[in-house]
Amino acid sequence: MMSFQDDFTWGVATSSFQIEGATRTDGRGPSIWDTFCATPGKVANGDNGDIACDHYNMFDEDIRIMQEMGVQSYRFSLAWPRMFPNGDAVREERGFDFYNRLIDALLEAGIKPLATLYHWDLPQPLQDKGGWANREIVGAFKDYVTACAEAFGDRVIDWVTINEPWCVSWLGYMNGVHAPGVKSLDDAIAAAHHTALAHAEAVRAIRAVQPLARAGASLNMTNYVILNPEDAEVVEAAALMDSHVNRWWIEAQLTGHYPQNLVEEYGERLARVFLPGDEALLKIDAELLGVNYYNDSFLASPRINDVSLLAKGLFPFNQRVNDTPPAPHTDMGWPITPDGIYNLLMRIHRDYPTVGEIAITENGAAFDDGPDANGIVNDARRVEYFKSHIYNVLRAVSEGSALRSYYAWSLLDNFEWAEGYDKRFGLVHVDFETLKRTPKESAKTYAAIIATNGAMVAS
Ligand code: GCO
Repeated sequence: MMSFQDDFTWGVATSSFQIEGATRTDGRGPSIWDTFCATPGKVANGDNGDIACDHYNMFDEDIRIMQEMGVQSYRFSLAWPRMFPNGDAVREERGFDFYNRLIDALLEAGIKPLATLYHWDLPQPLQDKGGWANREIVGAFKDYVTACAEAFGDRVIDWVTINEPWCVSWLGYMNGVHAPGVKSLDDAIAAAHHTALAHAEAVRAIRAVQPLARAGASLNMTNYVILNPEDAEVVEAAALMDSHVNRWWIEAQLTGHYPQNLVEEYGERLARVFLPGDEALLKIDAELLGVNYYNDSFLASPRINDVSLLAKGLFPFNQRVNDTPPAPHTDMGWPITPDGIYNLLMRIHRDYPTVGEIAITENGAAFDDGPDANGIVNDARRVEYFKSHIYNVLRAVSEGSALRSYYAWSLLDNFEWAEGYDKRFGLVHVDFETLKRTPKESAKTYAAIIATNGAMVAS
């Protein structure tokens, strides 16, 4: 009979810009996402984070909802521009006060905080100096992290350094579909390196303040499934994408080196920013590894061999996920592949046995179910998504995975970045007109999973 460890931790996850609102309250400075939202055409419906779920003012109610679900840990993110509006050393104490109140309320409710230090809301003044493409960001991030560890490290023991550095680097500086909306291969490669350096520096900074702390990055990971393995180009593309998304940050922290196929692919563009001594700076024995899993990725189209793309500073092997097998998809158009979370966890167990304790820091699905005439949100597809994925998490735990916590994405329907509020990932429905919260059927299912420590899905 498969079972989770008695001390397995069940949580929910959110992020500051996606739920807090109050973007101009108590001295908060502008972030790159405020700027991005204000740029016409960047975000669906012209949506922005000004109100979001108003978590800034309603977090007590949200904590009560978590308590009723039996949630044991809450993964939230700290907004850098609330505490350092200019991204420099000038503090805004009201920002620190907010997070002190949030953390204290969580502890009062018996809910363990898991604080993400960076979930994409970079202070705009830092972007004005190049942002993650400017190596100075590493020192700025270290100073910010040190201040957070000093302020909250007596109550926050577990930390996520950077959420999805792949998205930060490649969606923000290459594809331009996320803030700051830059389209530069040079900047994206520099950001991919500087986020890896910043992650390692952050772990050292936290440890210097709170020796008992545990920290890790949250990486968006996937399995690349090759649909036509007879095509050598697709096999090579899958290996490049695997290095690009899955291996880069893990192997940087474990070895101080990036995957060789990308070192060759990026050539001079990487050599320019990889300075002597960086191997040692990249290496860190982080106690945690956060894994954000949503779905597998399927490669069939041949690699785009158009070297002119490189010349234009475009991404040389931007594959299309176009031949996914006939499977149900979520509202994001992502295929639903529950066995993939098992396969990924076992791949990590096999390839990276020394990577430390693993946390699923995000897993969830977007479906637009809303309240029916009786106010019930019967999100049966999300119920099935969570049961099938948690069953596969249980399989991996039973077969030796170092996974010890699972955070459902997300507690609340929220601002889904460039998709705005159209895509609903919440266990709790939010009416964005009235801000009324309504726990969905999936919240009740997740509560039952927590109450049985996962046994409910084992059958
Ligand atoms: C991410 C981010 C979340 C998203 C969620 C759904 O993984 O992209 O961490 O902020 O909202 O994953 O896309």
